[in-house]
Amino acid sequence: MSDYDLAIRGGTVITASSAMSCDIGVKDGEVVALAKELGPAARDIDASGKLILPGGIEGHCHIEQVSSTGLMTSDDFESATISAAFGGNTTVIPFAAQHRGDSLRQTVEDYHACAGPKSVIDYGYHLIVSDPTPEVLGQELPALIKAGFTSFKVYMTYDALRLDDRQMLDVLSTARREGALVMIHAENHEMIRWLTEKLVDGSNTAPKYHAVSHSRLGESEATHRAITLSQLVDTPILIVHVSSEEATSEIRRAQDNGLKVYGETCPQYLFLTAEDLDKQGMEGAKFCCSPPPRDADAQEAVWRGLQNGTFQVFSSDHAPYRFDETGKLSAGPNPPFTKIANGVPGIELRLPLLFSEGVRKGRIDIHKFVELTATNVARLYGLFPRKGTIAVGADADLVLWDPDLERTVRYDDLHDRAGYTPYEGMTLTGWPVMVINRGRIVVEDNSLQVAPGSGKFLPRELSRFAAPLGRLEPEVDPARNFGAPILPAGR
Ligand code: DUC
Ligand code: ZN
Ligand code: ZN
Repeated sequence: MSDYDLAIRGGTVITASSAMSCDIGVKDGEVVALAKELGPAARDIDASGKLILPGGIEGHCHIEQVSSTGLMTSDDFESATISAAFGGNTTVIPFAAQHRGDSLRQTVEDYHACAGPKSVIDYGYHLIVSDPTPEVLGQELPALIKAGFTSFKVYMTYDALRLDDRQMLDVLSTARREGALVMIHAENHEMIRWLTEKLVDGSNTAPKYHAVSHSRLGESEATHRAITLSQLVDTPILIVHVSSEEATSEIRRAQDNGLKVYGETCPQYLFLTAEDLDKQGMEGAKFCCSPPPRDADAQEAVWRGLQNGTFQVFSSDHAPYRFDETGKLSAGPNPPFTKIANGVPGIELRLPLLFSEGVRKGRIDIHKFVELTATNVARLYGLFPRKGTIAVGADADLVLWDPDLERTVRYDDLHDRAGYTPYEGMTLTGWPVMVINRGRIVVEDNSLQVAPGSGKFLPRELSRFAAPLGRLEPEVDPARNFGAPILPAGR
């Protein structure tokens, strides 16, 4: 008789706060025992010499998404979740992206139809709200939040997505009332437009000018404004994909003032710079994303933000477009930077990059790594403690890492469909070697062990990180100014 479906023996179990040498017993998809020398199991896995980490949770990625200019990402839910799994992830949270005029509810149905039959690991969605009509804010969004879509993203730039400050306030106060977390793409739209016009007027249209048009100041101004808007209505926010020292400082300042402002950064801001956009010919198009990579000083500032806790989460912002007429070159072989799809692939390398260059090189410890890539992601997005840690009662989402395995990054070894990787040729130390999701072995011996459609949809709880502080600014405090509450009390 077996006590367990699976016993993982002899590894070092790492969480955000502890390291233990013990066996892990798994039954019915959950961790049921953590102890020295467990009893018999239907299957034993020898993890000696390996680290066992909670499965990575990819909290920011664009999968099977049509961009605001009508371009489909090169990955669907099958290729993206396979790629994520090979990169040590057991959960992805991409976006169900509303286009203006669309119903939010229908948008979610459409994504369900895509993800359900294809995903190989667990998944949920954030919403993207681009059309905050009274119907959307009054009915669809609250209903979807209650149904487990407890976070959503809004944009301060992009013609077809951006919200103005008044719309931002409407959306933020709705999030406060419903307890949802708002993720904000913070760049100043008019600064981008003005710089773009000047650059194009001067015939400066090569890919490198994308980085010039999306300035550091445009990012930090919008970050400051998003923080101020959220402060007015006492709503926690997450500033996503932070690229620069200036924006990092704005977030830090808000946190030092006691505001619930969270921060996210991504591999492209640690390992790429604006010089990559200046590669031969159109090659620079491969590195065009928004915000763009900056310079070596910005990379150092972003590392510091990871070390000192300014950033709670580290995500890929995987937004894959092929370097051909279906993607980056959809407007022709030599498009101006204004017509190059924004986004870089990175879902499979997010964890190996941070492990190698962060943990192995002594910039962060292994517990910080787990916190940034799994535990905090689960906490922020309402999946903790079922996901994001290794504990009795949690889902058996476990990744065995060989901390000494050295491999050079080659696109041909990856599993996404972008056709290239910005990190080609980097030699990284420390790779995931076995990936287990709810007790199912997903990746073993470098091969996929599960079928498309075996990943499970995850409705998410409200996160306590999204609960308001209860400190409304005097101007909107109903007790002082309005007689009746305009903003129902927080949870
Ligand atoms: N910027 C975004 O805002 N989303 C996807 C990719 C990108 O570069
Ligand atoms: Zn964005
Ligand atoms: Zn994004």
